[in-house]
Amino acid sequence: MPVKYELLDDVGVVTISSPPVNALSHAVRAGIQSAIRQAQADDSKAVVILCAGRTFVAGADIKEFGKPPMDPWLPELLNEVEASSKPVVAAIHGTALGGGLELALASHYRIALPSAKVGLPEVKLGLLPGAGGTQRLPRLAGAIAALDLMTSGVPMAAEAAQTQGLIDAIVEGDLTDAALSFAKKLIADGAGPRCSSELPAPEADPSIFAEYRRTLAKRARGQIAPQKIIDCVEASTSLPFPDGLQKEREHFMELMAGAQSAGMRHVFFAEREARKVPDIAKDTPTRDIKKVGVIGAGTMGSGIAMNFANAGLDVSLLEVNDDALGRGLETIAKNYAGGVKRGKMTQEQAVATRNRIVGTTNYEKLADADLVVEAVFENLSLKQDIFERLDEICKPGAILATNTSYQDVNKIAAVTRRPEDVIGLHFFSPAHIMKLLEIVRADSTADDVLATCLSLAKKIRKVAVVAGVCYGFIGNRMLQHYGREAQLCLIEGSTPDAIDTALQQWGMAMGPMRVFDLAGLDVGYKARQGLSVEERGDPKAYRIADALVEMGRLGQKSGAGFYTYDAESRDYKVDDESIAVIEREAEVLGVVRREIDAGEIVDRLIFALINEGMKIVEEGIAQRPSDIDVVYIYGYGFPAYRGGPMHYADTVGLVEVYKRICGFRDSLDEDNWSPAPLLKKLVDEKTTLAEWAAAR
Ligand code: 3H9
Repeated sequence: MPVKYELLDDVGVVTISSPPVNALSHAVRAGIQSAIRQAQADDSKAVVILCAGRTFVAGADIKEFGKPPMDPWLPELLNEVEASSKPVVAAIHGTALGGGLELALASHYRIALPSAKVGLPEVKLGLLPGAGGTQRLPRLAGAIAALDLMTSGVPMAAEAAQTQGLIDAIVEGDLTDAALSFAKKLIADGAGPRCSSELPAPEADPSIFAEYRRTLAKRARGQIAPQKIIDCVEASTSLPFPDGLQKEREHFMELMAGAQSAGMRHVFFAEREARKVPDIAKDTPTRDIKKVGVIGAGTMGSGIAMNFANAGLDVSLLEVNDDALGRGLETIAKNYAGGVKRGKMTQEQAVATRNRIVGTTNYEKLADADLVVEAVFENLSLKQDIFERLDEICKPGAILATNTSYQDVNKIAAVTRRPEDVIGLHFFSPAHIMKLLEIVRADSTADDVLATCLSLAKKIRKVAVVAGVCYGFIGNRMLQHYGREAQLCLIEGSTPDAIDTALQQWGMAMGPMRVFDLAGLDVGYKARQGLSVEERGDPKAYRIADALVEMGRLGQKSGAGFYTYDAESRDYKVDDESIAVIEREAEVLGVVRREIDAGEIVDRLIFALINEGMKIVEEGIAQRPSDIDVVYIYGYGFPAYRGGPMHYADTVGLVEVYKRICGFRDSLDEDNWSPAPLLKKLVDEKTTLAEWAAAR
């Protein structure tokens, strides 16, 4: 039984025990209902609700969403808890999230351990708190605090929650003992139930709602849930509690049935699924990682070093000379100073963390590292030289990782006498901020090396996805096709701004032309210099970028690329000169430019991603389609509310995707648009990608 009820003296104790996170599954809801009913009938004078295991209730059971609802429904159950004739105390440890916090808000008193956190993260699932949270929280904490907690979805620490009026007492020591003492004191004081629903409606200046709507329309562009949360909080200021609850329910049901929440719930599970590697047992031993070496103190290496230092590991950062090392350490110092300015850490924390990174120009300093990450520029033979050297220097059992974005990790591993210790750890720039880590499993990578890197990813707060070896792995291999279509749309008749606007309105965090400018147009230019004419492919797909580089327009770093940039603010501006270059290059290549509408631009870029994603899944480069979704959401600014490219393909319908791809093949380019065999197969079999993945 996931819920136990016992009478301890005159306190009824409800203990929820449903690992791993005490989610409010049907059995848990039924158990709480039965316990609360028992408490109404027995000799208890107060009731305590607490949880076994690592956390208080972390929310509704997301696995039940989308399935037929089963009584008791959470909102009704919580009304019943609140209607208890005996005071109910929620005793919180770990994280009280979503429906878990709503359970606590429906209780009459709340106590918490100092380490506890409370939050309403439903917005991250495309939802709003649907069990009274949007109505009880503003009555307890005020409209603004409620809006902030619910629209950000970010949990707050117990102390802050107490300041906001959510927690009555922070208690030390054993939580059960503290909860019993708290309940006994209530009994002794004759304190009865105290319903948050009966508090007066919160007062709020009506203009704040318009302001939140405007801000969130920008910050959470395209998302419906944050706007609905504002509607509900606004309702809490003017409607009686039952009417507000009714409004909350209507909005919750609408969001639950919508595509955005389906996409975001998919991402929640996809992120957790991505950590699982079918042929690596859960209990595979991991290697101890305490000291890390990072080779290369450029933007990437410096960012990578910060990740490890932030997680409490000692880092040796190696560069070839003092100048380059000095620049890297300066960037790191600046980044930490920025963190202090933004209130992310105290000055003392920043200094202590920064001091964990020690610069060196001496390879011998890496001899005792448990992990070395090479982050020098993309050149295979340079990387091979470094790995030969590491093989000489590093202690046995050290993990040797390359941060390559494209190179063949097998060829890098092959120059060492320990290919089993070699792996790819592909970070995304800026590496101390971007959440994604592609872990590239080479042919000889040992199981425990992979298991160690997966667990290390969690420690450094990255979302990890395992990829096989191929040019560009998952993310960059797909990006080539997306980028190609962006460039082709440009030369065929569009403009940088029209392309970026189309993709941004569709939901991408940044349009592809601004991404090209940000990454630097010279990067692709240099890479193409090393290729033969055949390998470079269709000149229509890179002529404009090359022409811009040859004019010294390298992107944001040189003040101009597809756009021009303000030196101070880095704001971008549409630029006639780049439009002239586009028109000139089109003429040289004999392309007759035409009007391309936003729909065609979006379909070409997104379907190019999907088609390549299908090939990547079929080849086994990605373990499952949802891993690709995780890569695109956490590494490339794909909108989470569309669930990632592969989930989006299912949303559109594979038949439609196939039809459009074949249409592009026939009207645009046969080579670029050959439909992935897996796509054709699933269309023939009338199945979805999700069904196909689940059946494997
Ligand atoms: C809600 O409450 C709606 C209500 O307002 C209204 C309803 C009417 N359900 O993340 P982890 C699983 S919406 C089902 O690796 P951590 C998870 O899949 C909900 N399963 O652990 C994983 O399974 P597996 C609002 C859940 O320590 C395992 O637990 N609440 C749920 O890194 C471990 O998870 C949220 O959005 C769930 N609610 O982090 C909170 N939660 O091992 C969502 C987790 O098979 N949860 N699982 O892969 C979290 O944020 C984190 O899981 C938490 C623990 C911080 C709790």
